[in-house]
Amino acid sequence: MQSHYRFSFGPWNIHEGADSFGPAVRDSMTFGEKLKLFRKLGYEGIQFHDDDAVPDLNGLDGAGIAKQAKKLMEVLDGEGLVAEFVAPRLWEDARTIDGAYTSNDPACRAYAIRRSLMTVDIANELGTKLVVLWLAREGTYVREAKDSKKAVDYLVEAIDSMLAHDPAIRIAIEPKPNEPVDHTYIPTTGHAIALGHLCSDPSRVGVNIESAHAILAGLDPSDEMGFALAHKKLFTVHLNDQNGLKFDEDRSFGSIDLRRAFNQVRILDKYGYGKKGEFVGLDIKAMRTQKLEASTKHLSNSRTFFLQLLEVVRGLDQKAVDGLIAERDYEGLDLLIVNALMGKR
Ligand code: XLS
Ligand code: MG
Repeated sequence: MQSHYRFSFGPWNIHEGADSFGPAVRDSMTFGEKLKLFRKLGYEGIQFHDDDAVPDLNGLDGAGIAKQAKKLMEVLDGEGLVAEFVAPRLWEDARTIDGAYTSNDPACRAYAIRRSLMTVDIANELGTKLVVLWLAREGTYVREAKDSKKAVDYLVEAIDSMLAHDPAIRIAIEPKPNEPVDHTYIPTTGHAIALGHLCSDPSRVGVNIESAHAILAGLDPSDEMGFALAHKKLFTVHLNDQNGLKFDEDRSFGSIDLRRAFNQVRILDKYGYGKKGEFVGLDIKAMRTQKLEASTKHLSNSRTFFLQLLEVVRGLDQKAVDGLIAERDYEGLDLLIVNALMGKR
């Protein structure tokens, strides 16, 4: 189907299959090998963590970082790829054990901000104005460990530093209610948007809605998207799927609950998502069982499911839908939608 959509994923979405209970089960692909796959799989955007783009950046100065990023930019140009965003990886360094921006240790908080400014610089070198903030460890395991009011002040301070560092940079907060911490401070879209309003330039702070994260918060991802669209805050999305309230599964988009996926495509398409250059981002993991040769099928599948659901969305008999809504016949509407999803008229 002809559409305006452009798709992106991150290099971490092609991985070796290690989990918390066992080691890698597949050989690694080099970054260069992964880059060669994007176009083949139907993707043109790359989502970067700062150190995917510039490995070992903590050991480099500004000039060193710029040099590496420029080199990468040439490679991307050569492959016909673009950077969608850069995200600071703020959950692996020893200084982020107790959180990054909300750590109780001022030296650790200062490191997190420094590192985020490096991310902004890398984004500029890679030709994108979007930074994603997944606030991984900004929360607690025990409630008394931190001050939840102060935590918000610290988050605002960090975001303001990035906004001041580059007057054109835009920040997409990626909310998630838990994991790796027990409770995070910015668990939902509403929290993220409200946080943006406390910042120095709210127009440049929006959200990245990940389907699985919304589901883990007990919410419907398409409603979260509608909320963000109404606020003009849907800067990007991380589509995937999730089988109930478990660990963050990052399953292929549409592979668990087709109707839930259909509704995400429906709301995005209805309100022209993507027409201002937003990407359809996927954040998905291959199942651990996949052999190396078949370990990128989750990426082609998710894109295919999106485009097939788009056909269903655009093929809906809107007159019939409107008629059923006018009659308040939601049982009839239920049948119409399920029939459409099953290819029946
Ligand atoms: C983890 C997050 C992460 C972000 C980017 O759950 O989804 O992958 O998308 O930092
Ligand atoms: Mg994500």
